[in-house]
Amino acid sequence: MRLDIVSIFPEYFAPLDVSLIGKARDRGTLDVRVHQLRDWAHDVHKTVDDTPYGGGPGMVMKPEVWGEAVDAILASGASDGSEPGARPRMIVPTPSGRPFTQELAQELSAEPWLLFACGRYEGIDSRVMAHYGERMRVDEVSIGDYVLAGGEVAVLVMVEAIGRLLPGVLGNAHSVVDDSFAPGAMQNLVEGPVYTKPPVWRDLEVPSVLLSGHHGKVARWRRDEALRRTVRNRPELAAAIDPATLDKHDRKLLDELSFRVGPEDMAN
Ligand code: 6GU
Repeated sequence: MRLDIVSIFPEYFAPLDVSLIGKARDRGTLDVRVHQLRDWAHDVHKTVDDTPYGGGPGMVMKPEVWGEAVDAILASGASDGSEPGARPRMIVPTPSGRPFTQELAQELSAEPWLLFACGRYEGIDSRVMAHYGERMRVDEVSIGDYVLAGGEVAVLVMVEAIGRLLPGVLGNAHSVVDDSFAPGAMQNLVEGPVYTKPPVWRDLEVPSVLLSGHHGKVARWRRDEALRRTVRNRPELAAAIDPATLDKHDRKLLDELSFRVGPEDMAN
């Protein structure tokens, strides 16, 4: 997979040299190219922003600079051995975008080429997304309901979530299918707690069922813990559990937690 990232702070992407993503780059699974947006600014000050039409606070990123940057990256596709006329899918990180979810990460991990356009300030002139939206798939994407100073950290998050889904990037092929939020994983349940040796640490014991070697009991205990943690930390996920996926034991546990699943208006 080829990834182009355009930013006025390319230094933000140094972490992509390390760990899983760094190794994937070394192996050639990932071809990451980080670009300095200011390389396409022509005035002496390398200006990339201007005041917003209609007034208001902050600055907006200028369309001309973005246009030159993206055109140059598109043109480079013609010389990199990719299919003639190949276009990347463009991702614009912004708090006003569609939510970045595990499902979107899966979808993007199947793309041959992604282009991330990092805005700073109040964002990029909207005509940039309109223009390229007529030439390729463009998605504005948010990583959560809080506001970052720019899209760089959001792109790091997305690249890590996408990159670990690429074939051969994770050592253990099983770890992806067990993920919380993976399609077909325990739907609507987050994962429970995990333990390793030693069996006692600072007077705290590992739950004895995990040492029992009884796979059925271990599986049941893990599901109980996942249900408890989902109710506690993610009540909105727990409320959306399909009652048909709950067994008698699950229903008893949720009852003990005084938690009701399913449509609210179906009281009793
Ligand atoms: Cl993608 N960008 C910025 N600047 N803030 C965010 C975000 C993105 N997602 C959540 N907050």
